[in-house]
Amino acid sequence: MSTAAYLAPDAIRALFAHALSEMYRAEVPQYGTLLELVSDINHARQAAASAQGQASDGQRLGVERHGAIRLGAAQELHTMRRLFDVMGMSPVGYYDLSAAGLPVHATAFRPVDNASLAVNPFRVFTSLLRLELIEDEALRSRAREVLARRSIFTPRCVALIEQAEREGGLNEQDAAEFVAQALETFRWHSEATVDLDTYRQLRAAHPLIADVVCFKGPHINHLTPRVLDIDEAQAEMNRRQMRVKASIEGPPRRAVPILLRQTSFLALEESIAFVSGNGEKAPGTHTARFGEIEQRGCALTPKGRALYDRLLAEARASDAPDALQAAFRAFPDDLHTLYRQGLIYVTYQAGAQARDEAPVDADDIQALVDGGWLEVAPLVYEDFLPVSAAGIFQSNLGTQGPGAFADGGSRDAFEAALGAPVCGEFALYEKCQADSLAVALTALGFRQAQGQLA
Ligand code: OOG
Ligand code: NI
Repeated sequence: MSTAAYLAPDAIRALFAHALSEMYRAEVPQYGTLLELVSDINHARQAAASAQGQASDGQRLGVERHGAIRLGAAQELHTMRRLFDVMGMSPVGYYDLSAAGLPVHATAFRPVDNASLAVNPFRVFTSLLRLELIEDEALRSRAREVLARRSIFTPRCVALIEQAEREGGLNEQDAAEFVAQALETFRWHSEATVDLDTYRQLRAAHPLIADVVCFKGPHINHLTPRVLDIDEAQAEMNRRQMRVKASIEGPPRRAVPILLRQTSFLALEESIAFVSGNGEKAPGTHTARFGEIEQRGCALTPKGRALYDRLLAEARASDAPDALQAAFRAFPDDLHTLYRQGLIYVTYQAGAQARDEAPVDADDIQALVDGGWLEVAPLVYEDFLPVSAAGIFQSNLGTQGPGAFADGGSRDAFEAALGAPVCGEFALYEKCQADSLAVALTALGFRQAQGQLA
């Protein structure tokens, strides 16, 4: 019998993110090095910011990271959605990676509201293999058959998911067990489920297919801490002689960072035992796990995102060495203009001005901002970028896109597998912005409903 004292989903997510990070640090020591260098840079930057009286996502930054997994079957994605739901993580966005020549589509599981994001913004980029894109029919059915034999969740994990759904939560003890059981799904296995020959054939079709099909579970393939200065992190990785990706994905360096900039160290070649039908083992290797660092900037409105996509396309069409910088000169780079032109989402805070001098009309947000009653700060981008994601995939798989698989994506099939629609990211940012405004107006003494001074 469980008691009514359920642990908050936010707390379960924090426990899980911590446990996963510890497991990955033990498995991939270079990840530990990344955590160290990121923490050093962040502490220096935060000290500098607070000396200037600026705020910087202090609390969440120390625990902030994202991971990525790749699933093989619709049923796996379906249960994964329910697993993440126990931790307060919802599927946000649909990413069609076929556009970049990769036989997968994806979503990001993450917390969605301001309070939950502040506790722990842990997110997992979760892709699903699209077996229908394998052309060779025999290979396709072999892959399907191999995947059908595995179950990536422990029976106890499934039982605890069902219990959480049935009873509305998990108490502390059950939550601890759930975290330990869920961790099993993300673990690395040094023994494959197939023989070396099958692995080689699948790898020839696409390295991603081999990575998904040939193992017992969807091993976490990277965990990414968030850094406040990615150029410095890139330089530091080079100083430490890590095998760093040549360029940083995303927008160029700017005064006001937007969206997401990412870099990684290249995947490790790891020893694997391949197992044939008669149980015989043959040694081989597999390359999947890597390390990544990211810097997050502000979330863009649809208008801002359209401008970003246009400028990025422009830069990619040019081979000038400074194409990215040149193209992005057309993107305003001060908070005031970005906000005025409706290019970014913001969070509102009650300003330092005395509330009794505020204009009586709480609907006139512009007047409240101009007068200093409300202050705006950029709202952090919580999602991913398909072009960057493709760059990260490719630099670690040794493949180049766009390639054979582009077919416009298959969102309906993805959502059918998921068993739910994915949330739209713009609506979520809209809501975060509106929620912060409501809190700020209340703090200023406005009663929300009437828009009147209290
Ligand atoms: C996921 C790559 C996407 C990111 O940060 O854009 C990603 C993968 O390699 O499975 O993690
Ligand atoms: Ni990543």
